[in-house]
Amino acid sequence: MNLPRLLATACCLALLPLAVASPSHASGGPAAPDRPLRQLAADDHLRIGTAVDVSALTDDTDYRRLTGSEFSTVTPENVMKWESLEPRQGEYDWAAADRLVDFAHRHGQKVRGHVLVWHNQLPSWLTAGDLDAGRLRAALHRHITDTVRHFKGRIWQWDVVNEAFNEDGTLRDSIWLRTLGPGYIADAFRWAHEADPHALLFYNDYNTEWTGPKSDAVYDLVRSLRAAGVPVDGVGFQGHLSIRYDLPTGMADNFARFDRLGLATAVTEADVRMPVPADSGRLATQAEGYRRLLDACLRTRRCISFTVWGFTDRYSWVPDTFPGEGAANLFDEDYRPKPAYRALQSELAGRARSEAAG
Ligand code: 9MR
Repeated sequence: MNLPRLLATACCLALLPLAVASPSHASGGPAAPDRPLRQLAADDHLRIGTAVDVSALTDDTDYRRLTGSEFSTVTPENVMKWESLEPRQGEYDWAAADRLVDFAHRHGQKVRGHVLVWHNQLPSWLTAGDLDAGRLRAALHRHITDTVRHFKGRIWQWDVVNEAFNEDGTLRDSIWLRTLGPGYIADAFRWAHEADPHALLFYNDYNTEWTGPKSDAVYDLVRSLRAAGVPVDGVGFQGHLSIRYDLPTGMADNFARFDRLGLATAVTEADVRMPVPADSGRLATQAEGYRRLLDACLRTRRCISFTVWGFTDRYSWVPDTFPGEGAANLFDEDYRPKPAYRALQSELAGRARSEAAG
């Protein structure tokens, strides 16, 4: 474990060819082994994953092929969110999420369930319902119980609570905090555990990859939950980076303190956006951003999965949310692998991690 990195520096990645028809036909560059990420990651006892757009999975053959061949775990990008599962109160629609879980099963992939408690993408009947604390708590209990039971035995990791903190480490003002108080977090983990005792239960957030008030707050939260016997198993670091800012340092040290609590960790939503159009310098910096995230995970004993938030620039949340930015993924819009893809290949191939990923 933790052998020195052999390959993949930002300087050399910039020289790798960009226009390659498909990863399996790529010339690859001097250091890049031409094996799918999931095979390389298996050698390091790591699951490598992607968020999946289920419409693209249904309609786009290239997307479907790469989802199956490159990744060993999948996360539904949107179809397991409350507004998708229960658009009208009491009427569940599991179809799209079930399709993805079935796909994963057929391709030997594990599933990260995303997400049980969040402040976004809630159904309007819930947010406009003006429920008092008793009724809101009952609704949350029912949502968690029904959802986790529906997928029982088929979800490896659940993101139970997502993005509960502000940047300064205070709790986010959400419908949950306002109406139920901070105890909603522990309740959510307990209810999820009751519904599927074998699923690994995660707290998940962004801008927590490095140390600072927000990751300190997450650390204090999970430490106190564990001390109180609340069934939290892991912490997810989303890994949404932008090359407009200095790339983060010290991530492995931050992950390590969670590891020392006995928790699993995971990179859950990695992408590295840039001002568009992309150029070779930006692509090299992006590759280094991905490499650093993966390196932090590989250095962490119980970092069990590394998931990218989509793998192709063809389908990405970034341009809609950050006008003028994009090109955040491993493959371009025509499914050509970018230097970031080669960086992950090289990083995985240059390591020999001996710990099991669970
Ligand atoms: O990628 C998701 C995008 O399609 C949705 O429109 C958006 C709605 O908020 O959510 C995106 O996914 C988010 C994830 O669920 C939680 N972490 C941040 C992700 C990017 O916004």
